Amino acid sequence: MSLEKTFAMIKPDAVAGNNAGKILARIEAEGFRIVALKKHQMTKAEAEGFYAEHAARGFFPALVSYMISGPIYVMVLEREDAVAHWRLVMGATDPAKADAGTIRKEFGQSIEANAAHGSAVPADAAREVTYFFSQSDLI
Ligand code: IDP
Ligand code: MG
Repeated sequence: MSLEKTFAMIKPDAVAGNNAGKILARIEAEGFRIVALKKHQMTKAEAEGFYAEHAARGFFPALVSYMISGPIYVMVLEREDAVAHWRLVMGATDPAKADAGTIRKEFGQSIEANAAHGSAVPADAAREVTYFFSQSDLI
């Protein structure tokens, strides 16, 4: 098996709720190596670009407002099967439907304010990493 990278975020609700440290501890406990990490405040244009695939959805304006409502942590994580494994650890988009023990079940507030983001597939991971990090940030 070979190492893979994924892109992850700790979203504004989890940062505001002082849950970022607990989520980072879980990331390490799951065997991810934190390749890059920074606290970041997204602009409206950045949030719109990041979630461009959802631009036509009814929830898009609220999602963008929420994502710029406070700082987030953006990071690059490395592990075997990193993309799929981080999605598994996060749980379903809607915390109410997420399995027990997942990040979204434990820390999510709603289907919108759901504590964490993870790339859906490796091609998304590559794009999302370069959205926030340059090659020299990946250590
Ligand atoms: P994902 O984050 O699990 O990949 P997506 O469907 O890609 O889920 O949606 C991106 C983000 O948009 C979600 O994490 C959540 O914050 C928000 N979102 C998704 N569906 C809804 C909805 O039905 N209402 C409000 N917000 C939503
Ligand atoms: Mg998604």
